[in-house]
Amino acid sequence: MGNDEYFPLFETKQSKGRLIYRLFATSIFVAICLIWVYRATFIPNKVEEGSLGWLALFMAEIWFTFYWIVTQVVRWSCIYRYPFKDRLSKRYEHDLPKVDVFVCTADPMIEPPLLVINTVLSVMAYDYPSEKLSIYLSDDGGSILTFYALFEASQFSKNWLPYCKKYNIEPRSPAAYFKSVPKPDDATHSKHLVSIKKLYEEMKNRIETATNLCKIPEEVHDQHKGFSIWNDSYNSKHDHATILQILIDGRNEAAIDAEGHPLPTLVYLAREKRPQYLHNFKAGAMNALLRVSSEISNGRVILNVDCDMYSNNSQSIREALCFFMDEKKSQDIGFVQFPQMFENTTKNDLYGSALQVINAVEFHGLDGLGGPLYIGTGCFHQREILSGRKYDKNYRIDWKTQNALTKEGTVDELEERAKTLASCTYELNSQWGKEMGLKYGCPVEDVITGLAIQCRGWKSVYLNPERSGFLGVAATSLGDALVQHKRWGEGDLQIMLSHCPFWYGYKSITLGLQLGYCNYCLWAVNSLATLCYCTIPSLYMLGGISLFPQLSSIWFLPFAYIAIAKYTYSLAEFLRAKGTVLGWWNEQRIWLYKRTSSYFFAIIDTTLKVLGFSQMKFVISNKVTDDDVLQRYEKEIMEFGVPSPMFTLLASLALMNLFSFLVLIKMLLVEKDRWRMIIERLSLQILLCGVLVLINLPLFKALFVRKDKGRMPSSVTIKATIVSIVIVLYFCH
Ligand SMILES: *[C@@H]1O[C@H](CO)[C@@H](O)[C@H](O)[C@H]1NC(C)=O
Ligand SMILES: CC(=O)N[C@H]1CO[C@H](CO)[C@@H](O)[C@@H]1O
Repeated sequence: MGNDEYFPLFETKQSKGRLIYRLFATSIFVAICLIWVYRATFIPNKVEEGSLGWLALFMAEIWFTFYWIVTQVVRWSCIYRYPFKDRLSKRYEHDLPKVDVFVCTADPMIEPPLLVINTVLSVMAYDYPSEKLSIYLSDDGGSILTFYALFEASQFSKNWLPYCKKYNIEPRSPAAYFKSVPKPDDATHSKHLVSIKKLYEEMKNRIETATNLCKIPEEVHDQHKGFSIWNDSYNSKHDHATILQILIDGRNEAAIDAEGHPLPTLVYLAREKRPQYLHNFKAGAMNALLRVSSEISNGRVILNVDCDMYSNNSQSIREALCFFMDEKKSQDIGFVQFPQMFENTTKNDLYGSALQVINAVEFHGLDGLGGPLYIGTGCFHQREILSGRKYDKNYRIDWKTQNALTKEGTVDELEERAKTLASCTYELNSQWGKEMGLKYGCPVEDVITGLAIQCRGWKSVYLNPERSGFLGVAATSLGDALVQHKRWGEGDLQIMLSHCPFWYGYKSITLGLQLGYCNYCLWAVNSLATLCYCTIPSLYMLGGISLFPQLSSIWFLPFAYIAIAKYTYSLAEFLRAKGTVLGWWNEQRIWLYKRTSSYFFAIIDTTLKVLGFSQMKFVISNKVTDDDVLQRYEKEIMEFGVPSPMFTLLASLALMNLFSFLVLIKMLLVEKDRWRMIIERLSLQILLCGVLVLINLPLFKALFVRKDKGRMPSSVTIKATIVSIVIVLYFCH
């Protein structure tokens, strides 16, 4: 580097084709205005002519317009980030900051210990100086099985880390690596591969046996002092003292791998739980980790990953640091968020779990407005900022002086000191959960914390590299996908109610970002308008009442233009985000299902909560699946299987549209002389109803055709059939 020449550590590029996009969006806006004019001018006078339905649709359209504007905001100015990690190495290789990695798990049955330690091993194997890397596993399940697995992992890492570094392999989660590794050309590597794979398989068997038996092998009790805690002072997962074990102490010279290189620090934490104290779910776990790690390693930078989200790129830490350590442009960057990508999505992504459009478009748009949301995994924070520091333009972090401090004391002393920080009472009367650390009281603690950080003046960065940094496990059944979205929809709606971005972020984040947040905070509210749109037009069609312009009317044009333009654009956007056409069609279906079930129930539950009838729950996403469920998932057959009110609602809506469509066909066949007129008057309603029938084909199959275990349970079929027949008969007159 020349004396006064400055090479930035990252660059930011704007998306191409903005102007064209903006013109296109404007044309849609004009069409929307015409629809408003049409709705306002032609309101029917009488109920028999459909005035109520008309008003409902008008209101739905007003809502859609507002939400459409919100979705335009995140497409208006997308930006893309590119880090230069070679420059980082050149300038800072000897001054790299300490990094603490937080992995959170909550239940060994839902999140199997083997999955958890694969994530742990993948982050231990980062291409980063081991003495500056510490890994913390927070186990809210307080399970000896998880602790045992982590103990096994600490042993295995002594062979695994040198192997990763010697052959520079990727990905560094053993399970993912062994699944895809090609046969090496080199004979020593081949031999090494065979032996390391054998070690892994043996460990895997031990862990899986222990998990299945719910009991760890007798002989390991003597191998680590930690195991005795479960015998001595442990009542249940809801009632136990803090369990804190430093499995590998990176300060210790004996902490070396099989080839004599240092190992990263590895810590197990199950914070204290007592029935009389609220534990605040994942946010509580993260805050305990923040304090405990400050006593042990006190890394400046924190990476937070979910236990199912392994690192797919050993360079990710270095990439993220480029955004924190640039001398000129990093001053106001609070966190760096990677997209949430999934390992086990199928080709056409039946449940839309890949979140392709959010990852490939919307978050880039948010980045242009001041920064993406914090989504709770795959995110790099600066400790001080996460802990509550406000932005101050005169404050500069001096990265070079940060590493001097090493904690004094033996491991036992360190454990004793750190333990008290994870007790139930530590947070009483403190700012933890309010101004410090992650915020409490919201099912999406991550999003609300990210918003708070941005409101303290910090920006965030969205880093979406070609090769994914982190890969997680996607929902493999419809029920799981819907429940997950219900939690998101509900949490985001709560943010809207308690920390509405418009007033909470007033003057501290841009209006654009405030609107950007609404994309997610208003997910749930969308359900009402969507429910109107997929019931009213079809039902009014039965009585021959027209709610849209006739085919020959000039007013037909704006409707047609919006439908065609919007869907063409959405298809193009989806294909650009590396989706398939069938995947797009599936995405439309899941979009409908989320809005008509997950978000609808989210609204109901939120209302009950506001009125004081129910309390916050936190549903952990399922990460284990039966074999036959998995087989159907891989064949992209929709999974129902268990009764659920959401399925009943979805099936009723689908059947209602099916029966309406059948009645229409009968009408057309019987009234031979009038069919032209019916089509002319009801064309858009017929089209809408037809599309709703088509998109529900997999659901009809599950109701009436399939015989496998994943079909719709008959109780749901019966209820939904009765409900829909009654409603359709009512509207036939
Ligand atoms: C994960 O990393 C591997 C290289 O190890 C790469 O080939 C693959 O494309 C990555 N996966 C994703 C989804 O980016
Ligand atoms: C938890 C889960 O369902 N994992 C599956 C992800 O997909 C791969 C292959 O498609 C399976 O082998 C995993 O079991």
